[in-house]
Amino acid sequence: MTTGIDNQLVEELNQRELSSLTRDYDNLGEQLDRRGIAIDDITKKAQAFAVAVPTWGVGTGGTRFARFPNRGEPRNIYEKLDDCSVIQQLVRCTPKVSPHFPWDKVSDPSVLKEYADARGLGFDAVNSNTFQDQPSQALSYKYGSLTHTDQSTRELAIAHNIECIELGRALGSQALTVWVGDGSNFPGQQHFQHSLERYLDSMRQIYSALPDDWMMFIEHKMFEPAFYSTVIQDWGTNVLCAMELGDKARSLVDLGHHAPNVNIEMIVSRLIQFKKLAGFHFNDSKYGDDDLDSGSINPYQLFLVFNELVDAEYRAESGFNPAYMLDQSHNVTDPVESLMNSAIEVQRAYVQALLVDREALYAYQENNDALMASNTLKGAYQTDVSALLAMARYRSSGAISPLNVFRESGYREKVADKRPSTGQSGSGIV
Ligand SMILES: [Mn+2]
Repeated sequence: MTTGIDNQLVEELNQRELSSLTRDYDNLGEQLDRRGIAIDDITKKAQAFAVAVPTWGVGTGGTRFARFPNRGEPRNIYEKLDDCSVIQQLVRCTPKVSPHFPWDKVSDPSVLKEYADARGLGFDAVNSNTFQDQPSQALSYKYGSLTHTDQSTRELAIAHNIECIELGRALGSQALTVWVGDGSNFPGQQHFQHSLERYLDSMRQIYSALPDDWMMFIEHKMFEPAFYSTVIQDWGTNVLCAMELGDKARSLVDLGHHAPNVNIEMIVSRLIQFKKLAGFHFNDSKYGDDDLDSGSINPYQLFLVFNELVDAEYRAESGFNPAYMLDQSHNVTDPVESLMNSAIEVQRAYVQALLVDREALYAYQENNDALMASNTLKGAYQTDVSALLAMARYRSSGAISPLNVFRESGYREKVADKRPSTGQSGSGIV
């Protein structure tokens, strides 16, 4: 590897913490043992857990007001992969990256694949972009893309999605995520049914271009950029479209794309039941689609989502294979630090959900013992699994304390010298 952090530094800093970590881990092991849980089994599951990093996440995000770029931002897909490889080197639960086209488009995808291979990274779902116009684009998406009233504009958006599939194939990806910003700002501006009919017609053409082993992930979002109506506005419209399109089409849950106070874990359960759960875009929010760091605002909600996922795993639900990805905007932090922290928070929610005594919970549910059912979930959620997560990283040759190693390494300062600011944004907010 030509970039990244010196493994010797990782090992040196790990050795400083290993004896205290071992004591904490053994102590947690004793606690779990009393609950009939073998800690090493859970640690192995933590080591096998993976959440993908979006390429746009390693650039500094912004708002519609301003963007305040960090030093040493990645300027192209290769530098983004360098940053993603550092995240994976230290946390060991982010082996795949999710590219976004045309932002990450290169003339020869095989070169890009080799570059990723050399850094131990694979490619997750590819994301299409028909929510903004590209320079020299012949037709505008101002009034919509896959749902535009103009057929030629729809065809342009369809062709872009099919090109994304082709690029993804060359990279070893197996899924296309489609999010459209199409919608309206005024009552009466758009015919609700006709725009959805046009969407389905466009999506059928993209669907027919999917290779046999590919999936299509449909992402809904309640509002923004359109502020009166959005064509794929909620999970109901999403799953109806996925059912219309066929088995390869599933519904993706971005945690920030719902109305406030919606019971997202219940939506997850419904999608699992009808074999329509594509996966997740993890982030957190306080008011809307805030794209804040996972677990930073409402970690209990994240846990409750994973409670449903682990329940499906426990019941060996057939066809259950959701894709996990972070989708955040890092406006005031170093994106590498935020992504490491967030990946660990998502992994933490998964591990805590593994600690739920499911048979006890089912019995409390059968007997309508609401308090004990709730306490069963709380007991798992309130278990501090930090030592287990650190041990999982250590056993996978990662860092016991990733943030500490990242800061000690001076990585950001080093890349800042090599990456003078271009003034352009390499990031997106989706
Ligand atoms: Mn998203």
